[in-house]
Amino acid sequence: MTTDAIPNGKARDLRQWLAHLEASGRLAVIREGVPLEHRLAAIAKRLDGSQAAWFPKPGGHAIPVVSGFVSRRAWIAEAMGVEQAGLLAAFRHAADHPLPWREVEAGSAPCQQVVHNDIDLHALLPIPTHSEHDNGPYITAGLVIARNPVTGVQNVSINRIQVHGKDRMAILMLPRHLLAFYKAAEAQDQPLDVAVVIGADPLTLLASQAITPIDYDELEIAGALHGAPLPVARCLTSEVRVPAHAEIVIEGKLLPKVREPEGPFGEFPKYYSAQENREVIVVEAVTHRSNPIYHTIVPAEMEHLLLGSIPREATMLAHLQRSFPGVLDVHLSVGGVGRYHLFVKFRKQREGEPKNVILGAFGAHYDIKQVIVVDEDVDVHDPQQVEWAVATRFQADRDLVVIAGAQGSVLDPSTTVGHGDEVPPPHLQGIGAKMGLDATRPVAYRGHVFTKVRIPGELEVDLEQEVVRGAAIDWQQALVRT
Ligand SMILES: Cc1cc2nc3c(=O)[nH]c(=O)nc-3n(C[C@H](O)[C@H](O)[C@H](O)COP(=O)(O)O)c2cc1C
Ligand SMILES: [Mn+2]
Repeated sequence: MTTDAIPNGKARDLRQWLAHLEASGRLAVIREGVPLEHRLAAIAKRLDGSQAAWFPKPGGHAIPVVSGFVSRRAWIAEAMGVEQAGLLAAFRHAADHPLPWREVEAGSAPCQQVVHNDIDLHALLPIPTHSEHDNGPYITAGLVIARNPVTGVQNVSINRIQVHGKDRMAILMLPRHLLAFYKAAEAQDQPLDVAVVIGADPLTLLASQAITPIDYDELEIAGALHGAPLPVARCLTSEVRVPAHAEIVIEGKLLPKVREPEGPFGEFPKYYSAQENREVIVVEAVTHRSNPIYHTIVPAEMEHLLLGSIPREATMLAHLQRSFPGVLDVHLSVGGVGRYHLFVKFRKQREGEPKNVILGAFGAHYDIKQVIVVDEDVDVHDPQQVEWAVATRFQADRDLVVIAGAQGSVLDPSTTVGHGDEVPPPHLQGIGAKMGLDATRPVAYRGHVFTKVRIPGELEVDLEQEVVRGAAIDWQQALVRT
């Protein structure tokens, strides 16, 4: 398949995108039979951000595993068919203009070509164990789809899922939409039907991370990103609709009033979540394509960070621009695990404004721990430039904002000090300080005190024209030999 197969750079399904990566040298085929425990993740991690990894017969399993196919910002822009500079605007446009999905005829969905009702997950699927202290194999790239028991509207999120029995899995649901649906069902003593979709296309994965109000079906945002309604299929055991072109679907139920130990698990901040009792999914059916592909995300690596950070950046940008039209761009830095550190590019017109921007950003998402506001001449995607702005435009006594004792990320280990051996109760988890740095220069300044040094023509120089290839110097005469 050639690159022409991707209309407008779009990836209609996983296979099309993988073929596109392969055709452009971005898919590394790994030797057969790599162990599913640690080795597979170790290899994928080493290739992270440079090539996707394709594992044939992992651990002797018939189903191949793929990892790292959206591990660069540029690749995600390419899948969306936009320039990198337009990535956030394009995502935001899709989130604001969702396209209702289109249901395919029963029996015609590729994701249901093969059906298993006798469930042994370890035998059916090649589920890797990733980090050193993980409590066994985890599904890390599963789109969890459920319906609101009250309204029937669907929700999509990615949740880590520990597979600890033939047909039993424990899931981490942070307090967002899936947990709200589950709580509503549990209050009626009812199970909640869920589907765990593995092997979705890049844009559907990205759409799952959109930050929307409840009762916005993220599959409709996936449709908007694709530029066409997403084909979906009804599950065989429930009313849940799943992307018809997905590779693998696990159909199951979240049980009311059941909790089982889950964790430890190496999470995106590159630390472990402790073992706690979590909600349980019992599996009723597994369906898949013939010759399916299994996707695993190596936790805390670029695929994980980018899938979360790009939709968040789009939301943060929209949120800040509503109050501050001078906000031009935002970036959640990789060093800040794509969640905690926000860099804001801002056209300042009055002194003091950057501090308002900082406070607005703290309010926009509890995960935001540090905000650095910089001027228009600083590229927020280049951490070296941001540090330069802090080094030369910031004074801590004047430009620092600290808010103590606010809610932060429960996965930031520095928030949970002082509890000894005990895991603190949920109402005490994630409390920490917020830090804002105004690294903008004064609106008015003398001469060129705050003018960034620039050499006229530096960006326009064409080195192909200027550098003489293969030239050698006669060091006696200090002349170029001819
Ligand atoms: C690879 C990956 C793993 C994630 N794991 C979890 C998880 O275990 N639990 C969780 O609550 N959110 C997890 N998230 C974040 C949610 O999927 C994300 O916040 C989503 O947008 C929530 O959807 P909602 O707003 O519709 O509830 C993960 C995200 C990614 C990209
Ligand atoms: Mn949602």
